[in-house]
Order: sequence, then structure tokens, then C-alpha cells
Amino acid sequence: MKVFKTVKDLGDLNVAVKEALEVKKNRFAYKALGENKTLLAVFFNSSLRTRLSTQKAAMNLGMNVIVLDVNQGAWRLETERGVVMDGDKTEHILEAIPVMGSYCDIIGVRSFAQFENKQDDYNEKILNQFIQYSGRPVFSMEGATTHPLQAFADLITIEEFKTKARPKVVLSWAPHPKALPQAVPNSFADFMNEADVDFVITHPEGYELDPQFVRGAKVEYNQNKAFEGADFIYAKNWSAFEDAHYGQILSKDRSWTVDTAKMQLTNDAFFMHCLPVRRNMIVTDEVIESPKSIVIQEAANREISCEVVLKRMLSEL
Ligand code: AN0
Ligand code: CP
Repeated sequence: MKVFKTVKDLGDLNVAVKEALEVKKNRFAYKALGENKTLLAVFFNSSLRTRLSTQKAAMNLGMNVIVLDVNQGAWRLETERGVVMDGDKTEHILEAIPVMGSYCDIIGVRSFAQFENKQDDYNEKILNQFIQYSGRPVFSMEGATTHPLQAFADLITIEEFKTKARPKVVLSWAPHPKALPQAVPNSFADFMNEADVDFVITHPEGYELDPQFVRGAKVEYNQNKAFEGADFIYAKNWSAFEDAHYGQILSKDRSWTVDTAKMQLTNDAFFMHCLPVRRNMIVTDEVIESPKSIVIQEAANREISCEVVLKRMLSEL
């Protein structure tokens, strides 16, 4: 594996999930694979889970790890080619990326959507420059449009908790005070469309996601109706994708907050969220603290999803 951005990069999803469950049984089994190999994890944005789980996965594989927070201590980077650099940006990303590549064997990049230019975001302008110019295998630690390590961990979690062959999985929009990217719901849809689940997306009108990720999934605008018979509720906020309102907040309607009354419409569903989550906006205290909430187990599986990706990249170096 040279690149990890979408579900396609994993190949057969059943094989990938089996591999993940094997890795989870003995996460130190491949410790020799990463000997004298270095992971560079580059963060353009904040992180708790990705930062820690990625380092842990690399350490499980015997790798050395360097973490760079671009906005804390590195030079300010120019990302546009052809500009006269007479402003506050000291270094161009076209030098910075190959330099970073020279110190490591694999690179992880977190670079969120900036909501300034939809095309730049949906072309993964920053992440793709790392792929093009670093000379190293590159994986997304949440790019502008996808968060595949999260969705892979989500799928592993659903595999572990499901009690029927084909569970009903509902991705539900929920309110949030700030404009958030579509990366998490895009990747969740991307993975669920490939998995053996009955997948439904529910959101207010205007929050339609990119059709390349939604594909044939059912979209139900009535949240209560969508929740009926669900085995997993996956809550997440996202901002508008459509051109006219790209990156904007169209609604903060708290009637979409996941509460106990809504969970009672489901088939005693498990509650999932990628975290970080705003309580009593996205989900009530009661639901997230209930025994059906599996958000902590879900976050723990981030170590496993990342270990599978690193293991595959290491084995092809
Ligand atoms: C980010 C997002 O919604 O993409 C990261 C989630 C993993 N969330 C926030 O910025 C709160
Ligand atoms: N779920 C997730 O990616 O969390 P962080 O933003 O804390 O890494």
C-alpha cells in the first residue's frame, strides 16, 4: 500500500477487517517489521485520538516516530505555487515536503478542509502534494474530504458489536456550533457502502453529501423514521457541501440532537461518534453515558486501523 485515502485503497474489505481482528489479538506480532523505520506524522490541525493512536500503532510495529505540529514551531508554509513570497510565509511547501520525506519512511498527514475554495478542498490540495512530492507512502490522518482511519476503525467496531449478519446502520447529522468538514461522514458512507450493512443517512435538507461517497445509499430526511429498527446510530455534524453554501452552517436545530427518546425508536441500537463530541448538542449526556454507547471502544480501535495500514505500508517498502 502506497496511499491510504479511501476505502478502495484497502482492497477487499472483508480481508482488511479479518486482518484488523488478527492484529488486535496480538498487536506486537509484527514488531520486527518497523525496525529502523521512521514514521513522520504531520499535523496542520489539532488532534487527540489520531495523534496518540497513530504513534501507538507505529510503536506496536517497532517504528520510530516523529510528530510535527506545523503550526507550532515550524516555519509558516506557502502552499500556492507562483506567488512572490514577500508576506508572512517563510518556506514553500514544495521544499518542505521533500525535506520531510528525506527524514522518514512513511508519512501521515492531517490537513482539514479550509472552506476557502471547494475545489482545492475536494482536490485534496495539501495531501496530494505530500503524495506527489514526498517520495514516501502517505496516509490520511483526516484530509479535506476523507478520514479513512476513522471509518476503518468504525467498521471494525461494528463488526465486533453486531448481533446479526446485516445490521441497520444510520448516519445521522446532528447540530454543532461551528462549521465542520464533511470528511468523517464522507468516509463513513464510503466504508458502509462497501460493507455488508443496511445503510441509511439522515440529515436536514441542504446537508446532502458528495454523491461520490453517498453513491446508492438511502437518504431519509425524517430522522425519527430513519432511526426505526436501527442497530447502530452514528451521529456526526457536518457543514453544507452544495456549491451555494459550501462550508456553511444551515441549521443548529437541536431537535436533531440524539437523545433517549430517539434511541428508543431503534432496535436498542449502539451509539457511535468519532469524537471529539459536544455533549447536549450532538448527543445528550444520558445517551453517551448509557451502556449502549461504544464511543470509547470505537476510539480504541483507531490504534488497530492504523496498525493495519502501517503494517501494509511497511511490508511494501
Ligand atoms: C473534526 C471534524 O469534524 O472533521 C475532527 C473529527 C475527527 N472535528 C472537529 O473539528 C470538532
Ligand atoms: N476522531 C479523531 O480523529 O479524533 P482527533 O481529531 O482527536 O484525532
